[in-house]
Amino acid sequence: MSCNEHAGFATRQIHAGHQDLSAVGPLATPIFQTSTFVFQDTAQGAARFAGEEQGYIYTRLGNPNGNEVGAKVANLEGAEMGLVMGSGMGAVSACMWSLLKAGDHLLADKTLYGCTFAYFMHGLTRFGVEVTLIDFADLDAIKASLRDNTAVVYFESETNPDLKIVDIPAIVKIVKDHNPATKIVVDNTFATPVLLRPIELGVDIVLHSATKYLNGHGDVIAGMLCGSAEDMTNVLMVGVKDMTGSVIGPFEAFLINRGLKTLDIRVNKHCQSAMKIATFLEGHPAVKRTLYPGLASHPQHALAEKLFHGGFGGMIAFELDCSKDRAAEFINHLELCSLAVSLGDAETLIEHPASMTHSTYTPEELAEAGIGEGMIRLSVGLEDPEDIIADLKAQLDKIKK
Ligand code: LCS
Repeated sequence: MSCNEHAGFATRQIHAGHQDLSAVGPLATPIFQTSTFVFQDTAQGAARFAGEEQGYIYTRLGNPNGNEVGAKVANLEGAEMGLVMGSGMGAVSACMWSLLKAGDHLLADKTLYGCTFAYFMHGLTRFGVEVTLIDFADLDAIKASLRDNTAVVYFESETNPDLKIVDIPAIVKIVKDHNPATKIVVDNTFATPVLLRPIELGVDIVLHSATKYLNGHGDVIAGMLCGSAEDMTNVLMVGVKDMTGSVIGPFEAFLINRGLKTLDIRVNKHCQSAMKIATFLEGHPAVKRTLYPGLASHPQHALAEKLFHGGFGGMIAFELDCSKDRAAEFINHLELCSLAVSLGDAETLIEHPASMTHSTYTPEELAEAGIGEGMIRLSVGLEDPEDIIADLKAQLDKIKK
């Protein structure tokens, strides 16, 4: 039931982190629906609190279901330790509260998931953290923006919603040459460890909204962090335990573990379908612009080819050649694509970033971040791509009439 470190990705996504329950022998790890754990005696309780003995104490500090997910995703990302949390935002905030203090500087990409943007600009700044947002496609700007007090550099490996690919090896070199102690935190939600593994490229901490591809079934909210045992223990004991309490329930962790067993199969299918759908969109006269890293027309296509393994993800952004009202009509009349935020599910989801996921940005900030009013985001699901293309085509054809 266990696997060694040389096993392939698919073997590790099924077996890594599996606990020894040989006395009972279940194939699937049962749900440990318990808030607390019984100590044999006071000496054992004290030893566990002192960190002198390994073992469970209380589910906010760890639970077998959560620990299995943490160990598994850490294994897939090539990290020493992983933590699963109550949401992606719980992971972002638990990480930042652990790494930053008043007077520190955070340097981040200007294109971020809307709530990450709001937390940085309107949350952290209230507590004396200086925040600078710049375009992480501009390596000179990164070099020029690093300061003596830059404690954290933060970006999404593939940005939400405009699918920019960030040059991780180049940024690692610039940041670590400036100050090896500066932590580089990368949100790898869109790419997943199937396609991209930032820790192998020198990043310190990888973050996920596990709500998305890691779970993959649209029924759980969860977050993940992976990194060194030292960094993860710091996040657990400060950011999770004391500052956010962002804890996942055992049942949700069980579901994420179940989803993870098919991660590579699902991601590969998302990639194949997204390539077909992006190619279709790019060729349709009603579509003004299609952004998909697998298309030769994508601004960082060559970089995506260099960094990504075996595919370019399941997310597409596009703009229509029509008015705002006509674009809304297009979305409202789709039959198979569901109008919903989130992504990475079996169902294809479509949304309007400027008024939905990125409505935390002002119109000026949206323009600065390159998130156009006309941008539409598609999370390609696991349906037959021909059916999604037919659904899109039926409405796109009406625009040109
Ligand atoms: N990071 C990224 C890149 C995300 O896309 C999201 C959520 C989060 C972090 C936060 O994760 P959560 O707390 O929701 O688990 N993104 C969403 C989106 O694009 N649509 O709905 C949620």
